[in-house]
Amino acid sequence: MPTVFDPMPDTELVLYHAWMSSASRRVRFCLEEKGLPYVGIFVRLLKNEQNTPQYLALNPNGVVPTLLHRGRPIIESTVINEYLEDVYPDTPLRPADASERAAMRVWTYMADMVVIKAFQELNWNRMMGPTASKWSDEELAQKIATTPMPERREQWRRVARQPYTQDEIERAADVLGHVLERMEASLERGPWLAGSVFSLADINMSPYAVRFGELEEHGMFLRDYPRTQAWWARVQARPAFARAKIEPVKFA
Ligand SMILES: N[C@@H](CCC(=O)N[C@@H](CS)C(=O)NCC(=O)O)C(=O)O
Repeated sequence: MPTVFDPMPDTELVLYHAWMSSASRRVRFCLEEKGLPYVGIFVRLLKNEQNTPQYLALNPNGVVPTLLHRGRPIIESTVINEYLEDVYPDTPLRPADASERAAMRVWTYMADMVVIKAFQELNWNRMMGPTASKWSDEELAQKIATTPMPERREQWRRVARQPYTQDEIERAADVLGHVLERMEASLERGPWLAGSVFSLADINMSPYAVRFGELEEHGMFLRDYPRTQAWWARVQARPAFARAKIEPVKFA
């Protein structure tokens, strides 16, 4: 299997990704729904391959995923998915109805702007803390110096030296509880998040839905959100979901 350091494969679609990365999972799910063959290149995040000059030349944010389409890099998972929709419109994943398309984008916005941050605050101590807290000051300084995005540098500093507090964790759980309520309300129309058709809204939210079980210790259970629970069962039953390999996130 090629690595970040090998010459780019000469194929139409190449995906630089990581198995456990929620953003990568969105793109894998989209590619599988569309039935698009691609070469996957695994970026070893714990080895900081995302911040090497070779990878930063493709994605200056130093994160996965990056899609190469005929050698041209496209970044940001939700942008990549819209790009795939533009270039490969067969098997459409954007609703034809304009108001459903708007709803699809609101869910994508919610996932990008609200859900990702809340899950980081909820569980980064547990996911990244065991590794990051063992870094020496030099190792942390090196990680921060090679991380291009200021917000991400601060997240690494927090998890390595000043773990998220119980108050912050509870606030993040509240935010995610609100998201569950919004999903439940949206799905009254259903059966999909944007309305009548399966769309990028469902794809972009799925890697976070796989993590709803993490809310149980905060007293939130999916069974208390029956429409969301039924939606999640429908998403998981899709053959492309299994092919995209979106399994529960493992804590270190
Ligand atoms: N907004 C970006 C987020 C990408 C992102 O944060 N990727 C994470 C994995 S889910 C990553 O590469 N982390 C590596 C690091 O922070 O060093 C997208 O949707 O593509």
